[in-house]
Amino acid sequence: MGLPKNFFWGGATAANQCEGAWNVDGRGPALTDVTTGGTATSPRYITYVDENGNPGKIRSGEKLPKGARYAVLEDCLYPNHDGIDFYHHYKEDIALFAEMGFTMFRMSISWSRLYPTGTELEPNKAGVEFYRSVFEELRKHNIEPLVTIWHFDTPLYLVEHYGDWKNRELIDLFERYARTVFTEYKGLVKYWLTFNEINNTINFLGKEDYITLTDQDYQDAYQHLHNQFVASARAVKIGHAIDPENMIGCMICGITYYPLTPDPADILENRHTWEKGIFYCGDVQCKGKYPTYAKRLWAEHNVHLDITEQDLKELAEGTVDMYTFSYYMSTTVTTHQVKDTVSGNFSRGARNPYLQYSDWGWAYDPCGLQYYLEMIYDRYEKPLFVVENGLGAYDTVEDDGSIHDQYRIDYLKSHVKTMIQAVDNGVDLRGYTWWGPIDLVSAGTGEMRKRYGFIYVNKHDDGTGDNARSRKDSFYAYQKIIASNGEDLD
Ligand code: BGP
Repeated sequence: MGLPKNFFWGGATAANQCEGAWNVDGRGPALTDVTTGGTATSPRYITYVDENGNPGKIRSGEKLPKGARYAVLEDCLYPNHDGIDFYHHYKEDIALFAEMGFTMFRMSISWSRLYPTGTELEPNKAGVEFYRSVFEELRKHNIEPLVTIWHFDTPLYLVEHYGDWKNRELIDLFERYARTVFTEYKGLVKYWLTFNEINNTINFLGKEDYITLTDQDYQDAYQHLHNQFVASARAVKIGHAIDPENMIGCMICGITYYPLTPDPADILENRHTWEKGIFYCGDVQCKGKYPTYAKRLWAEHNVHLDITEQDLKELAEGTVDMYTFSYYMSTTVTTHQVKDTVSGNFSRGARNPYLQYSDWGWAYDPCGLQYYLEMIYDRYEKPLFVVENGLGAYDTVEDDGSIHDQYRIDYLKSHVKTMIQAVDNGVDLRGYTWWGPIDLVSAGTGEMRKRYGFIYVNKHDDGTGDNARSRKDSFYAYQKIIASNGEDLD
């Protein structure tokens, strides 16, 4: 028993959170490039200038004032501009991953590095060559790349001029981009993910109090998702045609939902939350058609989607080869009024008295990972990958430069244990890539001090630091886990 011999071990990153070089070698901007840094308690802002040239800022999900344009403002700090400068450090970083024993590295391609506005007919050569060099470097170290084609970074031009993914023209533009990456990296990359945490468009709705939602917001969100489903299915089909060896997966933000009480109303609500938050996307991408409960979800908000016969055909023809997901936490669901709520990542629920929470309100629940793995495998019977799991925490650098991050080691081991338990129970799990094996910019808060890495990066929230890399205690712990294929967990 235990993990299969060819199990993939590694780490996961996203272009916009680590590359930096935001305007280098022809790259165009993405929304993250006009998004400021925040903290655990203060939000990130998206900045703009209005039609009179006055600067302003909105929060994620809020609409720009009429006539305003996204803009980089002089007195704001944009952490994604520099990231951790992976763009210039990738050789050093990959060597460190190899030293830990990685056999897989998940990374994403920045769409606007290849197509600066998303509308060009030919890709930017410098961008294409950058990723080729990274993949070649990984291969040199026998590390299999796992590549996310879209990780929250639609070119800003498409957001501003096309209205983002609610516009179905993005399907064709994405197709051009996807075709380029499958063609250019044929033979170098075999494992692909189409859209990162695709379900978050729905999970975001209703999570934040500062937004008052209308039926139109739901309409836009479900249409946005539908267009991404079609784009994903088309990419799967093209990817298989270009190289039949390609394994192409969906990527779902995995949250394990528990009913807060045994009240039957809570049990039903919990089931409906799974459907809306988790199954809706997985069902379409794994089964190639909308589930029966979709009609109920749409009716709740008077949603009428633009779905063509051709779309339905494409969905059926472009089912994914594998189901991949992130897992950080569980959350609770209830129909009762509760005061003590916790909000973490794309979830909000009543505090679970049986669990502990991180400084950012993320529940620590290894058991929820086993629950999720077993539940999902039973539903789809497709190969699974845990492509994100990790602990964001404040780290202290000792005088001698060492970092004793036992909390991260404990988190890692406890999740690896439950993951192995699920495999022993029959789940076909193929790999595990820890989120942020090297410190990087947090997606949610834009912080550097919310650190996930086994490798420390000397870079700080105020933009200072020389980007030097160093090994934390967890570096050696993960190295041991990988070397023993998950057996050495003491
Ligand atoms: C997921 C995203 C990642 C990553 C991770 C950790 O939702 O796919 O991009 O950032 O969460 O979140 P955060 O950076 O907010 O701590």
